[in-house]
Amino acid sequence: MENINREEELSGLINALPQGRSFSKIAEKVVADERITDEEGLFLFEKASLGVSATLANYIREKKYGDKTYFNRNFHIEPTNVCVFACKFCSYSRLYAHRDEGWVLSKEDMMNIVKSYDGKPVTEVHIVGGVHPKMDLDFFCDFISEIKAHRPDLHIKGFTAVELDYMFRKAKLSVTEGMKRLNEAGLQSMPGGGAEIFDAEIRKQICHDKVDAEGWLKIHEEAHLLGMHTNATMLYGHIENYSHRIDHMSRLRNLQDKTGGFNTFIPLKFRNQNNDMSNVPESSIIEDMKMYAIARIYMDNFPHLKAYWPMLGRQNAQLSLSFGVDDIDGTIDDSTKIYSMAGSEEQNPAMTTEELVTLISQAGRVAVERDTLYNEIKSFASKNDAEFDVMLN
Ligand code: V47
Ligand code: SF4
Repeated sequence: MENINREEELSGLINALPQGRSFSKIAEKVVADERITDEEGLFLFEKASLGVSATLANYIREKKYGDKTYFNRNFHIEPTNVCVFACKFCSYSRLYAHRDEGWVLSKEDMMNIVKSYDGKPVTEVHIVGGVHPKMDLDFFCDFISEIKAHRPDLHIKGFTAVELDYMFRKAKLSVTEGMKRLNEAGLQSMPGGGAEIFDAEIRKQICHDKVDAEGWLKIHEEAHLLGMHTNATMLYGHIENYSHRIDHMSRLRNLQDKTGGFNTFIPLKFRNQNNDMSNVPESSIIEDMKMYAIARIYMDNFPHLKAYWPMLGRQNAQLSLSFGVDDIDGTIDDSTKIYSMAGSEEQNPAMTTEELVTLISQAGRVAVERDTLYNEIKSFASKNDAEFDVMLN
C-alpha cells in the first residue's frame, strides 16, 4: 500500500513540473522499474533540472535500500606510485624514468601494514598502485597468499584492470590464465579503477598508453566468470561530453546484463591539481550531484552507487546521499594518497567508524556496516520511527 502511494506521489510530482512530456515518460519508466534508453539518459543530462533527476534517483535509492547507507571498514595498500604509464590526469604517479622520486614498498613493508591491523575489526584490504615492471604477477601472487595465510578472514580486493593487463602481458599469460592464478592465490574482488572514459578518442588524449576499453571490460568479464565481484568507475568532469558519459555507462550496463558481476558504480570527479590537465576546470557541485543522480537512474542493473568521500569531500559525500548514492566507501586510513595529491580537500582521508556513522546520520540516513560483498554486519540506527512518533506527538 505504502509503495503504491509513493509511486502515485512521484508520478504526480513529476507530472506537475513544467518540464514536458519527456520527463513524465522517464518518470513513468522509473516508477515501473523499466530501463531508460541512451537518448533518455542524454536528455536528462542536457535538459533535466537537478531537482527532477534528484527526485527520481532518490526514489530508486529509497525503494532499494530505504535510508540505509553502506560503508565498510577497510585499509588501503598502495605498493608503489612508480608507473610505466603516463595518464595526463594523474597527480600521484612518478614515471618509471623518475622512479627515484617515488616509493616502492617491499613485500615485507606491505605485510607489516597488514599486520598493523591485527586485532582490529577491518574486513577488507584494498590494494591499488602504479604499474611497476618489477612488481609482477609472481610477486603479487606470493603477497596475496601471504596475506591469506596470515589473516584468512580479510577480504582481498585488489588491482585495477590496468595493473592486471600489464602483469598478464608481461607473464605472457592470457587474461583467463592470469585471473585464475590470482584468484587461486586468494584475490577475491577487484576495484573499479582504470576505466576512466571508454571512448577511444578521449582515451587517446588523457591516457593513451594503457589498456583500452575492450581490454578493461574483458578483464572484468573474466573475473566475473570466475565468480569474483568487481566495481566500475568513470572519471568525469574533464574533456569528455555527456555522450561520452552515456557511452561509458552503456558499455558497463551491457556487460552487467551478461555477467551480473558488478557490485558498484563509482563516478570519480576529476581533480585538477598537480597534473598535466591542471588547465581543465573542475566540475561544479551541481554537476557532481547531477552525475550521481543520472547514474542511479541509468545504471538500473548496478546494485550500488558509491560516492568516494576522500575524493569528493565529506560534506559533498553527505549531500550525495540525496542524489541516489547508497554507499560512501570505507573508514580507510591515512595510507591513500591518490586524491590528496590531486587536490582533494581531504588531505588526511581517514575517518573512524564513529565519524562515518555521524556523517551518515547527519544526512538523515542510517549507517550500515557491510563487508565487501554487501553482507550487512551492523546497523547504526539512531532514533527509530516509533521513538520520533512519541517525540513529535
Ligand atoms: O583509475 C586518478 C582516478 C582511479 C585522478 O573500486 C583520479 O572501490 C580524479 O579506482 N582526479 C583509481 N580521479 C582509484 C579507484 C578507486 C578508488 C576507491 C574505491 C574504488 C573501488 C576504486 O583514480 C583511477 C583514476 O580514474 N584518478 N587521478 C584525478 N586527478
Ligand atoms: Fe599509472 Fe594509474 Fe596514474 Fe595512469 S592513473 S599514470 S595507470 S598510476
